[in-house]
Amino acid sequence: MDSSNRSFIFFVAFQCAFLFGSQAFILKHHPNYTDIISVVRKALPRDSFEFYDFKIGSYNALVDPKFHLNYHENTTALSIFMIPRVFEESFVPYLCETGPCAFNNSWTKFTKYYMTKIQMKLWEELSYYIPDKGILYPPHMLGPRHPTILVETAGHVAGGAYYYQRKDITDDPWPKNKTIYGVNIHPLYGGWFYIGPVIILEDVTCPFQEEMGSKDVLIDEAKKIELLNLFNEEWQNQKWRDIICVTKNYTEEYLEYWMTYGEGRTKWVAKYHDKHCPKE
Ligand code: B12
Repeated sequence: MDSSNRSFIFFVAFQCAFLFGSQAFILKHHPNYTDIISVVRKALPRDSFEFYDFKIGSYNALVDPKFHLNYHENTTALSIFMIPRVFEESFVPYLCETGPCAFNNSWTKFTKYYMTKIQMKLWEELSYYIPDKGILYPPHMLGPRHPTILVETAGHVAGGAYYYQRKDITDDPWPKNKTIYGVNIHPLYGGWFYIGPVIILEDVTCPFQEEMGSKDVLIDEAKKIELLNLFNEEWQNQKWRDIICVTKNYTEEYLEYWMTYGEGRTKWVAKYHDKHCPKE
């Protein structure tokens, strides 16, 4: 091999080492937990979103193995909540800015917009990369009764809102074969909030050892039975959301948005847009 060939091979080897080296740097770059949290905080408007962290191991310890999240038990994750003013303060501005593209699947697109913002900000400011598969959206199902993420359990483990379930009740009044769905209650907003996606922060270890869980805000078992009855039998009248005194709830329009389904919601959003968004 002559010397020009040798220097060419050396050049290629060096480039490869550099490229793979920097790639390894990107993959192994573990930014500080506090820095990540502060970037996420800045990306989400405070009057619209809250988020709570939890350890994957704590979630996996509760759920059936088929729901396990396949990450190291010490991996940190964030449970995102959308709180009562989210519609007016963030959804409507997003809708007006985006226009007709946002009319169908509007909530999914709106949620995705903010999740992408988090991904971009973390990359720009901390070179921390969250792949799309690291964001788990509540409506995504792997099969019947098999969501990718159980956001109610996640929200409870993270300390955001207590998840009331049939198995919490010692003196259970329902027939054995009846399915009773569980429900989370937020300490300030009762049932007036939406449990949003879970973000997996791979390679980020929780700085805390023990999670406190969520605060049980219902006074006794009778109140818990009342909540589960309201949520399962008459959820359309919204009384379950007011099981505690709340500091904020949804506006009539926001509630109407949630109570309109499928094609009807697309039309509702289009009409809302035409009425409320400034014309160009
Ligand atoms: C499928 C689904 C439905 C279905 C079935 C209902 C149901 N609850 O399963 C239908 C279409 C009927 C429905 C309707 C509604 N839904 Co819905 N639905 C879902 C969805 C997508 C999945 C629920 C599911 O299948 N879970 C699987 C089962 C197996 O989970 P599980 O029963 O919790 O069991 C796990 C826990 O018990 C855990 N576990 C075991 N031990 C322990 C111990 C502890 C301490 C803990 C914390 C956990 C735990 O392990 C089990 C699994 O192994 C969730 C979003 C999501 N991704 O989670 C929304 C969700 C439950 N729905 C919600 C709402 C609001 C509604 C409606 C009121 C809609 C509306 N327009 O307002 C109605 C209510 C109707 C009703 N009576 O339930 C909210 C509930 C919010 C809250 N505050 O809790 C959710 C979370 C959506 C959201 N993103 O906010 N829904």
